[in-house]
Amino acid sequence: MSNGRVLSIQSHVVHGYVGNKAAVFPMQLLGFEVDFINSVQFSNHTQYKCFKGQRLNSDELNELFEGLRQNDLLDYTHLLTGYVGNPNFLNKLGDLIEELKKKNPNLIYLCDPVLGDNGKLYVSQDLISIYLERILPKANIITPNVFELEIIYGSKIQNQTDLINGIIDCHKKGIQTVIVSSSKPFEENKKDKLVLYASSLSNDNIIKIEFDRLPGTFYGTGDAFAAMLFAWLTKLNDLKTACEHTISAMLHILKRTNQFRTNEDELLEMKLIQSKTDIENPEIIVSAELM
Ligand code: PLP
Ligand code: PXL
Repeated sequence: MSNGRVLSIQSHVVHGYVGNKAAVFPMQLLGFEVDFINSVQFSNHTQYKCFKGQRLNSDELNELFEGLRQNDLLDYTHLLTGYVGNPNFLNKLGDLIEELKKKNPNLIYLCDPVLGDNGKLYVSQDLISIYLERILPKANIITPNVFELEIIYGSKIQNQTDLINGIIDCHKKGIQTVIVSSSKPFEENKKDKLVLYASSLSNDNIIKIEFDRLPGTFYGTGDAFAAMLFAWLTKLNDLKTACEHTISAMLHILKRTNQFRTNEDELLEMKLIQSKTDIENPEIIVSAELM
């Protein structure tokens, strides 16, 4: 079965599971033909004691596209982008998205606008205007966290009403589907929970899913989340059930990962391969509320 041809432009790590290493396997398991461009090749993710490796520059990205272009291989149905650290690279990506959309006007683009988290930018300030002016207006689906939504919205988000207004602002900017995957609950007594909010211009209701926050710090969860969501949205064509499948699979993966934990502070890679059957056919353990 084929659900389409996706191009995924993200990080590669030799060891571990972030970026393309977290996204490609789940999309392949769920039936996508996946072409992937590695925007960096690092030994491991950047939260280890050290990392070594190379970054792809915008000319090198363009050169890979030139090969695909000359062989007439740019007929993608889906595009997925994650972390980009460099303004020139992001600008070139803007050109290439335009080209892909010209080649296939029905191309579906999921942009994970990775800018930072918990009030802290982890990319250069220069990326923000490029995202706002060139990239986000071309996206069909975005998966910001609350901090990233604040940057897009241009206003602080302090309660659920603010968050919903931020989502509506994205729709006003032409973005069809917005998923905020792991907001802290705005209620005081729910510190052990996380909340997903999802909204699509074609649905009347905003979807809300409350789920358990698992102990431990994980890396690559956002990347695996966006990839699985993209696949389930394509297979099910329904935002509510796609979100339930994706959150359920994520919880199965992280619970399994924690079974390997020997202490709270241990830096663990997600146990993605061991979770193959949960990714393919997740037991649904959360249920969405329509707001
Ligand atoms: N998604 C799910 C389903 C989780 O359970 C958790 C943590 O428990 C996370 C994501 C972590 O979220 P993030 O990596 O966006 O902080
Ligand atoms: O999205 C996670 C991620 C992606 N790419 C690289 C990273 C990380 C997380 O640390 O280091 C290179």
